[in-house]
Amino acid sequence: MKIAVMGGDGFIGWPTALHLSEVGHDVHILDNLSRRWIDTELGVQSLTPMDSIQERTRIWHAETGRRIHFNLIDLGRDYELLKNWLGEHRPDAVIHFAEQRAAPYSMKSDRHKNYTVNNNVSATHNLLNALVELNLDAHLVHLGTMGVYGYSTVGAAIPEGYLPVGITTESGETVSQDILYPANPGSIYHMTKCLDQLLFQFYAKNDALRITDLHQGIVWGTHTAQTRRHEQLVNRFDYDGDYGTVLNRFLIQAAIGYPLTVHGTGGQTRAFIHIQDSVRCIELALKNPPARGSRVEIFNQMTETHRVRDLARMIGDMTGAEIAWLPNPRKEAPENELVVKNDKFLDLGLSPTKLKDGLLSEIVDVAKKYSYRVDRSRVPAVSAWTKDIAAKIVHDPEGRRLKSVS
Ligand code: USQ
Repeated sequence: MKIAVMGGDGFIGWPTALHLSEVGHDVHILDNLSRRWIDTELGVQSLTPMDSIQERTRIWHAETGRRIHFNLIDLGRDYELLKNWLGEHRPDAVIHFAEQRAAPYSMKSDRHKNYTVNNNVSATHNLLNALVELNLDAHLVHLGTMGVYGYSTVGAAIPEGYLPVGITTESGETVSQDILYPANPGSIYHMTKCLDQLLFQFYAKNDALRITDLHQGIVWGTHTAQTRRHEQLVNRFDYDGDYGTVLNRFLIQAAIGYPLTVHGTGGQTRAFIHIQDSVRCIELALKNPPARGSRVEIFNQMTETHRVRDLARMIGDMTGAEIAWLPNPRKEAPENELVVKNDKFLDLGLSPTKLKDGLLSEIVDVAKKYSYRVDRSRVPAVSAWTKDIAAKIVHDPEGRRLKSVS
C-alpha cells in the first residue's frame, strides 16, 4: 500500500513509519516538524539524541534499501499544499498523528490552549475536507486517546467507542441506539480529540469516508524492532514535565537518582500500551478497514491498566528510587477505577507486551546511557490546570523553589 504518515517525525509516527516500511509498504511522511520547534520553545531535548528527519530516512535506506519519503507540510495551515500532495500521490491509507499531543503543554497558558485547539482541529478537518474534495477513498486511521472517555468506569467496562442505550419514546416504547460513549475530556488536548470524534462521525455519515479512530492509552517504552537496528534510528524519548508521560518519566527519574514525581496520592488509574504494540495495532487497523458507508470503526488501543502509585512503588522496588508525593498540578479525581474493553485488537491477533516482560529495565538502561543529556530543572511538571492550583506548586521535588509555574 502507499501510506501517508501525517506526523511521522513524532514519538509514535516515526516507529510506525519504519515498521510499515519494513513490512513492504510505500511510506511517505508529512510533518511540519512542530515537535522539534516545541523542544526549542521549552528549552528541552529528547533524552535520546535525534538526527534530522532527512538523516533518519537516509540511514533507513542505507540499512534496508527501502525509501521513506519526507514532505515538510503543515496540515493545519497549508491546506492547498496538503490537497495538492494528496491529489498527486493518492495514497491508499492515511495515518493521522499530526496533532499536539501533550495535556500539560495544552494547559500551560491561553496561548498554548489556542495553539492546541487551532492546530489539532484544523489539521483533522483539513485532511477530511481534502479527502472529500479529491474523491479520494483512502482509509483514514487516526490516533485518538482513551482520555476522550474520561477515566471513570461507573462500575462498567468502557466499550470500544459506542455505548448501546435504551431510549423511551413518547409512546412509552423503548428503542435501542448506539451512541458515542459520552465525552469527558480532562484537558484542552483531550478535548480536541473529542472534537475530532465529531468530525469523523459527520464525514463518515455525509461522505462515506472510511475512518478508524484508535483510542490509545499511555504509551511506554522507546524502542521497537526497527529503531533498534541503528543508533541513528533511535526514537525520541521525552522526560520533561510537559511531554514526558508517567511511566517513562518514572523510569528516567529512577535512572538519574531523581525522586519519582507522584501527583497527589497517585490514585489515578490509567490505561497503558507498549510502543511496539502500538505500532502493531496500527498495522492491524490498516489491514481491517471499515467498509465504505459504514460507521467510524473505534478500537481501544491499550493492553493493561495500572494505578500511578503502584507503578511508582514497583519502580522504587526495582531500582531503589524514592517517591516524592507532590501537589497535583492537574484537576483530576484523586482516585479512580478504570476497566476498559480491548477485545477487538485481541481478536485480530494482538499478543500484548506486558509491564513485567523485562522491558522496564531496558528503559532504565537507555536512560542511564543518555543521562548526561538530562536537565534536572526540566523534570518537574509545572503546567497547572488552574491558577489556584499553580499557587500550590512552589518547590520542585528536590526542595528548590520554582521560578515560574506557567
Ligand atoms: N502523573 C504523575 N506524575 C508525573 C506525570 C504524570 O503522577 O510525573 C500522573 C498524572 O497526574 C496523570 C497520569 O499520571 O494522572 C497520566 O499522566 P501522563 O502525563 O502520563 O498522561 P496524559 O497527560 O494523560 O497523556 C498521555 C499522552 C497523550 C495520550 C494520553 C492517553 O501524552 O498523548 O493521549 O496519555 S490517556 O492518558 O489514556 O488519555
